[in-house]
Amino acid sequence: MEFKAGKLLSQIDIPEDLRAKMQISDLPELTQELRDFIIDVVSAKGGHFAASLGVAELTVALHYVFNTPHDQLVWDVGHQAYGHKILTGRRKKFHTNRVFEGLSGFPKRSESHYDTFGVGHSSTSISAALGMAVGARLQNDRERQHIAIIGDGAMTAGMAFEGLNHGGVEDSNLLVVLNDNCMSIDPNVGALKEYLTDITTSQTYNKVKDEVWTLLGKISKFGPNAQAIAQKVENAIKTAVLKQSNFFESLNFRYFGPIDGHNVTHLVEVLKDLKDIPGPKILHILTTKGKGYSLAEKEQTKWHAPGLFNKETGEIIKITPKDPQPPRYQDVFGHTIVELAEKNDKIVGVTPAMPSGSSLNIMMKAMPKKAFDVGIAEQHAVTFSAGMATAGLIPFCNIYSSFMQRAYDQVVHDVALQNLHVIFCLDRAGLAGADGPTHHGAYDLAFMRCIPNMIVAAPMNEEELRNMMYTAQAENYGPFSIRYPRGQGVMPQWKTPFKKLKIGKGQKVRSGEDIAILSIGHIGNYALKATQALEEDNISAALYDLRFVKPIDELLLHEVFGKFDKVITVEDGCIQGGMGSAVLEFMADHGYHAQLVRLGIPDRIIEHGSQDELYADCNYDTASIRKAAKKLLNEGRESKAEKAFA
Ligand SMILES: Cc1ncc(C[n+]2csc(CCOP(=O)(O)OP(=O)(O)O)c2C)c(N)n1
Repeated sequence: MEFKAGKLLSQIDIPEDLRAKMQISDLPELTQELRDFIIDVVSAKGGHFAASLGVAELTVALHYVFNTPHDQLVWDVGHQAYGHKILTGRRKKFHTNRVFEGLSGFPKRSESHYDTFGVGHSSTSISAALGMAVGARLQNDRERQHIAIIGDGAMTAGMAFEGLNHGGVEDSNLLVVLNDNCMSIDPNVGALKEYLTDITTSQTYNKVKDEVWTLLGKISKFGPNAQAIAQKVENAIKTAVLKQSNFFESLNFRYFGPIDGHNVTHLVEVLKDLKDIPGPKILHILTTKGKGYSLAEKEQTKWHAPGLFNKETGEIIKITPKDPQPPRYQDVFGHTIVELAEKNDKIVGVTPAMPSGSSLNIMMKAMPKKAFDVGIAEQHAVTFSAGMATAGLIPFCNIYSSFMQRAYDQVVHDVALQNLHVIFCLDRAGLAGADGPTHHGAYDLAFMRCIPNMIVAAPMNEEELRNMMYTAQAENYGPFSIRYPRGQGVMPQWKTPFKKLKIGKGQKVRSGEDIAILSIGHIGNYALKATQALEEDNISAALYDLRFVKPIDELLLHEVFGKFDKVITVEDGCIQGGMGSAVLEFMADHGYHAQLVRLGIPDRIIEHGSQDELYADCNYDTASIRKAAKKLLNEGRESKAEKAFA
C-alpha cells in the first residue's frame, strides 16, 4: 500500500529535486506535507513518531541548504530521521519502515548513500561527523560540510562530550546542530539541561546574540577578513557582557542560537550563513517534540513511539484480548523492585534515560529519592551503581542488553574486579524486534559469563524473574546479572510469593526419553511447546530450564549427559560463547560424547522484523526446535541403519 504525498512532496524523490524545484517560499508548505506524510504512515504502520515531527523544518532546511549526500548529515540515534528518509529516495518504500525485509527504522549505510553513518545507539554523531570532517581535510577538501544533528538528550552522554572535546581542537568543517526540545524519551535530566534552559531564557544573553548577528550580517559583506574581525567583536562583546563564557565556546566551538527550529525560512538563512564559517561550530535550535500533532506535543513520552493509532482521534489502537494477559517483563521488574525496596531500605534503582522503557518509572514515582535517571549515560550508570554499592546500598542497575555493551569496561573494572554487589537487570535481551540490529540484545550471555565473580541468570517466566530479583538482593553475592526479553511473559497471575533460588541450580521442566532440550530464559517456553509438538512425532523430549548460565548446574548436566546422547541447547542469544557454548565446554571437560546441536542467534547481523519472524529466521522458534529435534533423531536412526548395512 502506497501512501499519497502532498503536491510539493510528491515532486521530490531526492534532495536535488528539493533544491532545484522549490523556492524558499515553498518550504513551509512542503514541511507541512512532510509532517502529514509521517503522520499518515506512522499512524498506520507504527514506529517512532514525535521526534521526526519535531525536526521536520530542520530536515527540509538541511537538505535545501547543503549539497547532500556530498555534504554529510549524521543523525544522532536516528529515530528522528524519518523525514530524511522520505526526502532521500525512500518515500515510496516508507510504508515498509521497520517491517521484516523492509526499510530500517534508523539510518543505515547499506540502505542509502544519504545515510552517512549507521545509528540506533545515541551520542555517536559528533565523533562520527568529526571523523568524516578530518577525513575530508586530510584529502584537502575544504568545501565539504559535515553536520551532526544531536538532541539535548543525546548530548548528555559522555561520548558527545568526548567528541566536542576533540572537535574543538581540530580545524575541520564540523557543524553540530543541537536540537533542544527538553526531552529525552522521558523528560531530559541533569545539569546540562538546566544550562541549556538558562542560555535559552537569559534575556541579556539573547540580546547580545542578536546584536552580534546583526553585526555579523553587516560585516560579512566586506569579505573574508571581516569574518575574523566579526569573530573578535563577537567574542569581545560576549566576554564583556556575559562575564562567564559560553560552555560550547569554551571548548572552541563557535556557538550560534538559540533560534526557533520551527521557522524553516529562518533556518535556511542561518544554515547558509554557517556554511561560510569554517571550523567547529554549534547551532542551538529550540523545537517541540511532536510538533504539529497536538496530542504528541502534550504527551511527548507517550508519543515517542506510540504504536498504531487513529490519526483523526489520536486513539491508540490496542487489541484487547478477552482473557487476562501476562504482563510485560519490564513491568514485573518495575513492580517487583518497589515491593523489594519496601522491605529492604538498601535497595536503589538506576536507569540511564529509560524510566518508561524499563518501568523504573514505577519506583521513581513511588520512592523518588531511591530511583535515579542518570541521563543517557550507561557507563556512568554502572560506575555510579558501583559507588553506591561501596556505600552499602544495593543497586538494581537496569540497562537494555544492547546499551550495556557501552558499559562493559565499567562492569569488569568497577564492579566485577571489586566484587561489588550490583544487580544488573538487562531488559530487551535477545532479539528485540522491529528496532533491529542496533537494539538486539544478542551478546550479553556471552560477554557476562566470561567475567569472574559474575552470576548470570535468565528467568523463563515472571515468577522466576521475581525470584531471581528477590534472591539477588537477599545476600551479597557480588555482581549478579539477570536478563529478560522485550514484551510479555507467560503468567497472567504473576504476583507469586517470593522464593529464594539456589544459585546455579536449574530445573527439569519435563521428563523425556529420546532427546534432551536445554534452554535458558523465556525462549524455554518455545522449547516447551516444541516438546509438546514432538509428542505428535512420537518423540519423547525432556526439557531443562537452566536458569543460570554461570555458575552452570553441573549436577543437572551430569544427569543430562548420563542419560541422553542427543542434546539441543536453545537460547535467545548469540551461539558463539553463550549458554550452548557453556554446555559444550562442560561436555568436553567431563569427557561426555553426545550429539549436540546449538540453537540461538547465528554469527551474522540479524535485521529487523517481529520477534517471532526473527526467531524463525534464526531457527529457534517452536517449529525450528521441533524440526531440529526430529533431524537429530533421524540422523541417529539413519546412522544406526547405515552401520547395520555396512
Ligand atoms: C546508548 C543509548 N541509550 C539509550 C537509548 C534509547 N534512546 C533512544 S532515543 C532516546 C532519547 C533521545 O533524546 P534526544 O537526543 O533529546 O532526542 P529526541 O527524541 O528528544 O528528539 C533514548 C534515551 C539509545 N538509543 N542509545
